Amino acid sequence: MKSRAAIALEAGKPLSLVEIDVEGPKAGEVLVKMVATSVCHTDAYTLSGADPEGLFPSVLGHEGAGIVQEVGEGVTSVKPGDHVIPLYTAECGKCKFCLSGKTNLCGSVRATQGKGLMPDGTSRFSLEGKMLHHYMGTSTFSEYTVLPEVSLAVVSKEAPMDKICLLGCGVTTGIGAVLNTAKVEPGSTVAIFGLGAIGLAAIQGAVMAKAARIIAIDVNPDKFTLAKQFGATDFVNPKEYTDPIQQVIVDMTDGGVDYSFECIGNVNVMRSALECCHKGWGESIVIGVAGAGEEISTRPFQLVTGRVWKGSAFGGVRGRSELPGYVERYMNGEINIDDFITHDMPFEKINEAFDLLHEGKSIRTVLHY
Ligand code: NAD
Ligand code: AHE
Ligand code: ZN
Repeated sequence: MKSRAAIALEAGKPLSLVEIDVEGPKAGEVLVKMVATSVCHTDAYTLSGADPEGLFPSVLGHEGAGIVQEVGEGVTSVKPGDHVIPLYTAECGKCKFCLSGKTNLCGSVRATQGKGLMPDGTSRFSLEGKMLHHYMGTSTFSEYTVLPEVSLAVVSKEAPMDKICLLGCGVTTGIGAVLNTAKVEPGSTVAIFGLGAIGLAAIQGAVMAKAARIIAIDVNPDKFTLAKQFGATDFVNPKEYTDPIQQVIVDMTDGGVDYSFECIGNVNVMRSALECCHKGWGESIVIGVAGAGEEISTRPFQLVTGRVWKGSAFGGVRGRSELPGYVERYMNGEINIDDFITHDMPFEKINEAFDLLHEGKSIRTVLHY
């Protein structure tokens, strides 16, 4: 079938709006018609060429919501008409990772997903006969996309898809990193570096966890308004200080924070986020994604003296079993998604959504198919 799509032909160039060919679902696969998608910084990162797994040409996009059109042989857990959120972190329930009970990472489709292919090693996308790669197992920048069954969360039909699409990454990642990965306790002091959708969602998670003090840090002071609205208590612009930012935070907090979250993808800030943690117990969670070849460093003494460095993917959330509950919590007012959506646009304006993100003018732009 034909499908409207925005494809990444080469690194560093805007997406090309074209009509691509999409093959029907094979065994264990599902054809989904996307209703809404948004742009996460990770899409921009991969398009920039910094992602070691980045492949071109490809159909990017991983934050979306849509409706199942057709299922392949053997698919039993979803059916045509189901409303779904694509998952870049699958949940098969059977692999070593899923059975461990220790992680939301799933091994079932990750190897082929990283090669831009479906689990059988082939692609369902092409343009004028030339193969296009899938991306993160989701490829939400095509109106029709094909995913493994294990990469779909079935959610309530009552929920507005142009809002809950943000649960496909940004909102879930930030909230989950606080509640699942860090397990922030009531009364904690928390520092959040980077106030895009991930950082704001981490603020939301910290409020849910009843943190007493939430320090919001960004080099773009325009981000402080929403951070305050979401519940941050202190605001720090590193550009206003000559001291290293970790020293500034340590001085503000009588020795450091209980938890910090890096929501930028900057390895120098990752170090600051670790080093602003309190001696003996402070934990720093890396959420931001850094470019190919970049590495983190600190004095091992920082760890010897009790600080803990952790990472979080999709907020530690198991998508198929837990995301329907996030949708319910949005529906009953426990989770705020609406305030992340600074812009709404028709899908065809997707390159404007990337520009707004790069310029620091948007949190999330929802694109409507
Ligand atoms: P974004 O671009 O909307 O937000 C990043 C924020 O960081 C911006 O407000 C920017 O002004 C700020 N910033 C940049 N440099 C800074 C610095 N030196 N000090 C302080 N603030 C600085 O991005 P986003 O969509 O919120 O994504 C944030 C990061 O999280 C990206 O690296 C993205 O790839 C990653 N991410 C990871 C996961 C995961 O599961 N681990 C999921 C989603 C996104
Ligand atoms: N491809 C990159 C890694 C990218 C990365 O870390 N992705 C995050 C999700 S970002 C969503 O916006 C993630 O969940 N990673 C776990 C996984 O299995 O990919 C690289 O460096 O190779
Ligand atoms: Zn994302």
